[in-house]
Amino acid sequence: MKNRRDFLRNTFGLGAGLAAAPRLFAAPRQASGEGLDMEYMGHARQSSGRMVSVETPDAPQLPWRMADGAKEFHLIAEPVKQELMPGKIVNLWGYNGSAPGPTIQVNQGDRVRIIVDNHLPEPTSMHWHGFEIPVDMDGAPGSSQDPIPPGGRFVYEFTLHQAGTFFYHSHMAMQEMMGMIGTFIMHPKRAYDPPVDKDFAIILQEFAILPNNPIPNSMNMEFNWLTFNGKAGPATTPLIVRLNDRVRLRFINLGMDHHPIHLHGHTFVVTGTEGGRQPKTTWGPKNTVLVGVAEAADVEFVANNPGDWMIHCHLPHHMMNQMSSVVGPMTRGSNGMPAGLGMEEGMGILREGHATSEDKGPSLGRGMGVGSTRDQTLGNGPLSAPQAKHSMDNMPGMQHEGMQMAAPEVAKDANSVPGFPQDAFMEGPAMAMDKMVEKPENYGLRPGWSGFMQGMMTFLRVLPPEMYDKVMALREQQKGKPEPMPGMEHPHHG
Ligand SMILES: [Cu+2]
Repeated sequence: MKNRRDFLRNTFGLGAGLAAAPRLFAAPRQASGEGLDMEYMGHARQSSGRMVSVETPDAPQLPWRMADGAKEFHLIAEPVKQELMPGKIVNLWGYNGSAPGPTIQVNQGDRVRIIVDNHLPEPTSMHWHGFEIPVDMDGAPGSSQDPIPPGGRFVYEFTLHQAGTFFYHSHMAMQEMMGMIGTFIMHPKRAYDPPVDKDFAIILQEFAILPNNPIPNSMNMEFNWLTFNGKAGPATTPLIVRLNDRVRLRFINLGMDHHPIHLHGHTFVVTGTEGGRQPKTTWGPKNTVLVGVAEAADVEFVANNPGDWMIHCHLPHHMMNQMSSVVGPMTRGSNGMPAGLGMEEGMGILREGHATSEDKGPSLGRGMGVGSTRDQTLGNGPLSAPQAKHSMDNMPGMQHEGMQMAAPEVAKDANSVPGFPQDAFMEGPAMAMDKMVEKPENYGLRPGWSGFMQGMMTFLRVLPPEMYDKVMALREQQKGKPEPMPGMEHPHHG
């Protein structure tokens, strides 16, 4: 009971207001009518018994209805509150209360109508990335259509003959960097060969967010929050598959960086791009796929290796959360706050001189703002066990028991080693928050796992049948319940 109580406290004490926050901005979900939530599930069953719906963990699915001979969807562009991880709520822009927006799934050949309402404070336009449709439906503002004004609406309608992993996004560049993108799956008329048992899509995004600031700096060139479907590890929801399932993962990237996405324990083949299915002759073995900006990549494999396997971007900085200067010590320096280059240079604004000059070049558009380029030398955390315990006792939601409370593993002479510390305190036992991110998909993970999950990172959980069924049953139990995981017991605490 203690575990459960802690979990509820964490969820409702710290998280309740936060979890409810998106509603302030969200449009009513029943925009397309009641009882339609499951209708999208029907999309893939018409031609093949083995085609499966695409799961987008942590991102909602968009319901639709038939109207005037077309599948009709309703998207509302609007500001949203997105919880990147417990307690980290940021102001993004997205669709229907979510950033990234909800997932659209249709069949090849479908007639599709998408009503786009603009609830943003400025004009927007919706682009259907890679769609071979009439130009007046392309969503290029100023050339194919007038931008949709604040409060305005544009109805897009087209017939889709393509198949593959696609996405929609605002065609205002900076709105893209505020989160305005969503997955758009076109299922092929006939299931791909070989068919898969599980199909997942993940959108890769990145944001530059200063400490204590909930609004991303979309002008920045470096990013300290990296997300899978709007969540940073350990808040990402693991992908659950049964041992020996054939699995497809679809990655979509719209940001300022290319992301090498790496899967542990398995070898996959790249079966598709943002342009659709690739011929089998191109399928070579890989375990990392570079998903370039504006690209998509489909990979497939047989999940024949049981275990909880990491999937993550392999850029080292993209496996971190909140990497930024420690602001506190700057306010205590004897010389006042060292500012390095100014805010303007840090944000990429140039008033004099030139961009590649020696004094400006290294920092222009690459700073995190005032004070980020110089800082007091300081470890990322306490350097002794008593200090660690003291500071952790004051942190809400941190775990204080068992292996979670292990003393920092630091050599006695650590401070004499050049370069220390690198990672000793940003990851590890001190950062574990298993209970704060508890959910059915995390059931049975090794205690303390969450201390080592950051940034663009999640698990592929290849589960033997019994465990798979258990996790699925827990997930089913939780559906429609506001209270997550009632009565769940952690197997390691049993
Ligand atoms: Cu990356």
